[in-house]
Amino acid sequence: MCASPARRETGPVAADYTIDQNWDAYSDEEHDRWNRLAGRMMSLLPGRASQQYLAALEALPLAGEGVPDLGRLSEKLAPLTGWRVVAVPGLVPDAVFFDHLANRRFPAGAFLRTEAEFDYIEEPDIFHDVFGHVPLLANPAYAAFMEAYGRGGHRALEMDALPALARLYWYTIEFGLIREGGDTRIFGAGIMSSPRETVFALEDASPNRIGFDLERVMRTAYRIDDFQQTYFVIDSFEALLAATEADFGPIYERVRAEAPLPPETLLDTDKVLHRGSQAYFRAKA
Ligand code: HBI
Ligand code: FE
Repeated sequence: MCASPARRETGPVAADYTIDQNWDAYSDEEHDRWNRLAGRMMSLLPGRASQQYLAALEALPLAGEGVPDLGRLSEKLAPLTGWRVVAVPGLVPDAVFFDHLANRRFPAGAFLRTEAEFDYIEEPDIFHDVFGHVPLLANPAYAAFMEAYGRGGHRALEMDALPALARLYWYTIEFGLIREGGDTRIFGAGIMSSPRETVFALEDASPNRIGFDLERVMRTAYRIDDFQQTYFVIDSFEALLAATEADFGPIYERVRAEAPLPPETLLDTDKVLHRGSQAYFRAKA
């Protein structure tokens, strides 16, 4: 199974790690694979995904038209919130990543997973980055939060506090849940691009579901190789954005002074929406 041309050769990589997406190089097979990946998610997301995510997905050309052309996608997105999507070869250095976000440029890996990686891929590919992360950049509060995250990233690097900030990213941007209309919905990109975790995160009795609290999230370790043992639930994107107005300095100092909380921890100060059985993880142990 050969990787897509975009993954095989990227052409010149600029100082900010951007490349030409080379949209013409995607094969029919890759356009078809994108449509199957997107179609599978669209059979699960109505009723489970944030309404704001679904509304944004409608407004952008993403679901059934093959691998998106990032230039065309940016022309649609920029008028809404000023965000553009730029092609990169894959994961880029933290400082480069933060600089893009602070300037409302979302760096998307240009390669599409192979058929063998259909159900799981280690490194974010264009499906995870664009189908998972991009739609909510059309939401003004979320768009402002992502820019604030980029600005905060630079400061966290200076203060050597990246692990704490990475937990905020992980438990919101990647695996966050949100209260909408009396229900709990998904918004994190890591869930949004995963059919099994879409169901697990909302409906399985195993994981904890806890009301979002910035410092609690920054204290909590996470797993990168399996479903989450705890999901945090925000009240709104506006509330998430408001949380970033706090001075993270003192929080970083307190978080740095203690060992991180294990992912399955429940504290009596937590706003517990669901006390997980952790059955999924016990069965795997
Ligand atoms: N680079 N392209 C890309 N995408 C990411 O999500 C990404 C990255 N570099 C660093 C990074 N994420 C994380 O380490 C930071 O959020 C902490
Ligand atoms: Fe991601």
